[in-house]
This record gives sequence, C-alpha cells and structure tokens, in this order.
Amino acid sequence: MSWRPASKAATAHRAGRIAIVGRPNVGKSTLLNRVVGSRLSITSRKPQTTRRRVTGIVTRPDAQILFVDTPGYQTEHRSALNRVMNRSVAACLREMDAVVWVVEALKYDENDAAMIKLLPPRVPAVLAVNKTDRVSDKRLLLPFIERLSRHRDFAAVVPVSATKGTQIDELLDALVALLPPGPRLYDADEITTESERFFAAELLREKLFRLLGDELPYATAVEIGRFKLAGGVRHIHAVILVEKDGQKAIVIGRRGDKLKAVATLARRDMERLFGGKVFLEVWVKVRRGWTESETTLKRMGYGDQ
Ligand SMILES: Nc1nc2c(ncn2[C@@H]2O[C@H](COP(=O)(O)OP(=O)(O)OP(=O)(O)O)[C@@H](O)[C@H]2O)c(=O)[nH]1
Ligand SMILES: [Mg+2]
Repeated sequence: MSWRPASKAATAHRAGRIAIVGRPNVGKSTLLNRVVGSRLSITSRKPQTTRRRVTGIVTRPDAQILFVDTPGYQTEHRSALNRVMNRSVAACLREMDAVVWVVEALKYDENDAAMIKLLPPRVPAVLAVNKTDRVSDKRLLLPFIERLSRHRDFAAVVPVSATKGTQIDELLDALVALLPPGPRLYDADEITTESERFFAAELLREKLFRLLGDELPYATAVEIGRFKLAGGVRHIHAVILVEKDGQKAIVIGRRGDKLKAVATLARRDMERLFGGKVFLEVWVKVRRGWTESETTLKRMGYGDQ
C-alpha cells in the first residue's frame, strides 16, 4: 500500500507498439536509432536499406514504447523481394497502437501517396516531417504540412531532424499520449528484441550498402551460419549472397580488398554493439535469382516476422 499524490495517480504509465513507416530513404531508421540512442537499425544514403522490421525499445518514467522500424514502402520496383517487403509493412500496421508516418521536409512523391493510403484509419497517426535541418527557410514548412494534413486527421504533426536530434522529445511526447495505459513489457535497460545473429547480418549488409556501387547492394543478402560465444569471444561465420558470378568478383575485389574492408568495418560495429571481441569469417556465394523467388526468400527468413 502506498499513498500517491492525485496528480501522479492521474497520469498512468503507458506502454505499446508504434510503427515507423514511410517511403524509402526518408530517415526512418535514423529516427529509430535517435529515439533509442543506439545504432540498432542500419542506414545508408541509398533507398531500401531496411529489409526487415527492427524493434527498438524506449523506456521513460511515464511510458515504454516499442518502436518498429519498417522497410521503405514503394511501388516502382516489383521484384519478389519488394513484394515481400511491402507486405511486411502492411502486416505490421495491423498490430500497432499508433504509427509515426515519416516524410522528408518539402518532398512528397507517389510513394508517399501510396504509403498514406496504407495507414489504417483506426490506428492513430503522427506525422513526422524529417530532415528539417536541410530547410533554410522554415516558413516553407507550414504550407507543406497543411497540404499533407488534408489527407488525414493526424494526432500531431512534428517537424524533426533525426540526424541533429531536433524536436525528438516533442515527437515522443505526442506518441506517448496515444498509447494505452499499461505496465512495462520489457526491463528498463533493454533496447531491442532482436538477436545478435540478426545484428551481425545487418551490420554486414550495411557495409555492403555503403561500400558497393549503386546497383550491387540490391543483389546482396547476408546469412549467418555458425555463431558461437566461447571465452568471451563471438565466433561468427557469415555468407554474403549475390545473384551472379560477376557480382561475386566485385564484392571480393582486387586481392580481396573490398571484402576485407566490408568485414573489418562490420566487425568493429559488432564489437561495439555486443560489447566484446568478435572473430568474423566471411564468404561470398552465388545464389541465382534469390531476389525473384518468394520460395527462396521464405527459406532465407524474409517476410515471416
Ligand atoms: N540531413 C538529414 N539527413 C537525414 C536525416 N535523417 C536521415 N537522414 C539521411 O537520410 C538517408 C536515409 O536515412 P535512413 O535512416 O537509412 O532512411 P530510411 O527511411 O530508413 O530508408 P529505407 O530503410 O531505405 O527505407 C541517410 O543518408 C541519412 O543520414 C535528417 O534529419 N537530416
Ligand atoms: Mg531504413
């Protein structure tokens, strides 16, 4: 039994799930990393970096939010992989207490339009206008926001900058207000529900997105084989999959230079995230047409989250 002042009793603790959705490249993963305060979700300058949902946990005294970063929703590219990614966004929306729809300041295209149509009317939505640091004349934001607000009755509209951290607390306050009352679902110090295996594969994929040319990242995937913790060291065996022999040669590079750079950068990030030494072995293999076969994608674990 404890006595609490009336004001505190009135603000019940809240908890729930919030999806971060939007077209590719608007900064959804950067936003997830910003709210969680850790680099959980991989990012790059190239669209469609995120392929699977990534959950990050934010714990405040008044609330616990499970943020779910999702693949960018787009309708131009129609491979089996793209279909699976789009389906994953649509499926996840049904399980959410609220959504934050991310757009890029002053940019609105047909993918944004397709995304907003997908938002279920019964799920409350907050509009986050990201990359405001790029807008020198902030007066331009108001007509842009007004235009978007015609599409839907948003619970709140918050201009933010995920890279600079501007207005992030305002965004979190607006989102917490939409959550149902309830206790914490996870311990206060937990930041994710994903496995170390998942992060190992993703960190390698991030380096492929960052170090390879414009097309090749889209033909690559990463699978983790052996993952063993022994004597405080993680021994990780990873395979980079490509679609063609020629692509394999490029990923490996002259005298193995490219592969070495990819593996070194990924290993350093893994060591930082896992807080321990990593011994990483990486191979490159050809799996023909993996982006075009739903059966292969299913076997690879895509789309079954
Ligand atoms: N200037 C600026 N750039 C940003 C901001 N947020 C993200 N970016 C950049 O935008 C690019 C895309 O960011 P991501 O977080 O990977 O975008 P995403 O929406 O997750 O993209 P997909 O996973 O491909 O759908 C990266 O180069 C980020 O650094 C921001 O607030 N300001
Ligand atoms: Mg992303």
